[in-house]
Amino acid sequence: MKIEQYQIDQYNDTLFSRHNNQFIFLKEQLAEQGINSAEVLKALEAFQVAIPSWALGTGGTRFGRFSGVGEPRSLEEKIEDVGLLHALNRSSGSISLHIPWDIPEQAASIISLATSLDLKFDAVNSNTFQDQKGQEHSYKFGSLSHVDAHVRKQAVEHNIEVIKYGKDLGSKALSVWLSDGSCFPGQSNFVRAFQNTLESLQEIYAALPEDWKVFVEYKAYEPNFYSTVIQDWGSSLLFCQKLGPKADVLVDLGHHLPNANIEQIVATLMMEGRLAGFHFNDSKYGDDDLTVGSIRPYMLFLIFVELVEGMNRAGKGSDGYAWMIDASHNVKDPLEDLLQSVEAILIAYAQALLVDRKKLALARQQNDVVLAQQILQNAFRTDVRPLVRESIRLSGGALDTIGLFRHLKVRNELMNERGKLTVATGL
Ligand code: LRH
Ligand code: MN
Ligand code: MN
Repeated sequence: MKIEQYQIDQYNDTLFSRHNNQFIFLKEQLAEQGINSAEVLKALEAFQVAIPSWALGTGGTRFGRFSGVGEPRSLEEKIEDVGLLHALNRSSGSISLHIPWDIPEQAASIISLATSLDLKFDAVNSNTFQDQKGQEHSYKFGSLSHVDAHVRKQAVEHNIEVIKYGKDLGSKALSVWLSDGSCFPGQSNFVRAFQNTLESLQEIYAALPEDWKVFVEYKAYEPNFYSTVIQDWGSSLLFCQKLGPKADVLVDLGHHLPNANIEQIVATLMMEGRLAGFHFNDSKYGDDDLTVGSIRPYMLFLIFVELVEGMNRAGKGSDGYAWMIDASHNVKDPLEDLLQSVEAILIAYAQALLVDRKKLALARQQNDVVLAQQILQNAFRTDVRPLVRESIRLSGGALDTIGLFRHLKVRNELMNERGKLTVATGL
């Protein structure tokens, strides 16, 4: 199944007049506030969010999994799914692979398929949190931090193999998330575990190609419930500082303890030039991996306020960071859910671009707390959806991405092609 440009254009024709009225109205309102919509549109068009290969099928919890239909059965079909998303929104131009859930053995044909769909390969992810068939040593008690040097070596070698796969595909980064930690007090020596992990990461770092980066992802807890070796941004930053300039911190929104001020973490990491990028999702309780923006849209906006400030300060565009969705879908169609997530990201980004930074700086200087809050909330409460739609339309995407997905009965088509009882590989 492929979505053709003429199908998008025909669909857009039916929505254009209504959309255009809304867009022109918003543009005029913004102009009154001194905001140039053309600049916002340019920034939105440039923003690309990677899709993880493991989010294309129905997820599940430890209590069960309720399969969807027509899920991708192979890496090729996962790439085709991301191609569908990108055709619809023109903002999902890359895929992130997880090894060994994905084994890109035929790199040349995988690359040509991705290129035909205008897709690139984002960071490759290693997996030392599960045992694989035929594996010599178990990761039950850790991987890069393990007390046994043989286990550490196996985990290091796996990461180096992942880099090789990524190199063949044109990826430029390795993402490392470790579940290493302990479940009970007394089980682990914190310092020993840190040092073992550092030594292992140093070996992986030494194997990075010249133009590569390693992203160090932290997570407060789960699957270990007493301690985690890389539990927070501070630990992650410490590892990165010790490793060197090719290592940066990866923030996953679901990986914090309740009420953490993530926007402040982002500001600090950007101040240090050590923010690698994001795994976007949303949550109410823990690492819920829900649709981006579905629970705490204001927090997402506040994070983008800091991201925009950090990018401006660093003189970098959004392509200087790795943006990815790391969500799981239990009850929604995964592709529709991903379309919602990308839209939520673009909305938060657009709102953050509307913030009057000069006025905000002045209000802060004068300790005008009320005005500072008003400036932020004025941007947050602006309905920027016509701007987001216009940016997608200008890039060749659909004015209503989920509307067209449903109009073309994409899931039905995929079911006819792939069958009813499909189980996507991965999580
Ligand atoms: C861990 C995590 C990490 C993994 C992915 C599958 O919770 O966020 O990024 O690679 O989930
Ligand atoms: Mn993640
Ligand atoms: Mn996670």
